Amino acid sequence: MMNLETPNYPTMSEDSLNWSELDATGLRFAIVVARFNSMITEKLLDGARKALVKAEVDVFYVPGAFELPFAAKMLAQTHRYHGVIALGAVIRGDTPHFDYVAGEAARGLQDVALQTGIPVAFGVLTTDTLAQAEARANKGFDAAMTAIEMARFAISVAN
Ligand code: INI
Repeated sequence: MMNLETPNYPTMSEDSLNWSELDATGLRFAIVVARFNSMITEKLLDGARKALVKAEVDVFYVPGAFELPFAAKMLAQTHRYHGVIALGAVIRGDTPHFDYVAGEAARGLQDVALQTGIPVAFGVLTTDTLAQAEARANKGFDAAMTAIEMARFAISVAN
């Protein structure tokens, strides 16, 4: 029988009681926000802030999603933060840039986490259309919850 209490990653949302139990008290996070498609990325930031009301949060901006890994790495290397949350919106539209920007953002952000040992949450939407991005603009909350969980994981393994 399906256990409805089990956190369900693909559909986790702001309403999820399981995820709201994750406590960010005492944790510090850096959020890096891409300004490209800012009508979406500002919504992602709003959601991330809601998840992190109990945490200390510093917010930084970069031009686009392609720049997120560089900023995330600099922030992770300071060791001031328990985690970094990268927020961006890469929309295919009719730009040939899409695959390069989306691919490099994903690869680069994972590299930062693996190289530095600081969790990096991938809050980058990659969609075909603006409408799809708007429909997913609440995913900043999920990315922040993931960062909290991975920060707690890293702390528990280290201690
Ligand atoms: N940056 C984004 O964050 N989203 C996009 O959809 C996008 N597109 O489509 O081009 C985008 N391009 C800019 C890129 O991230 C860099 O800022 C730019 O190439 C300069 O390095």
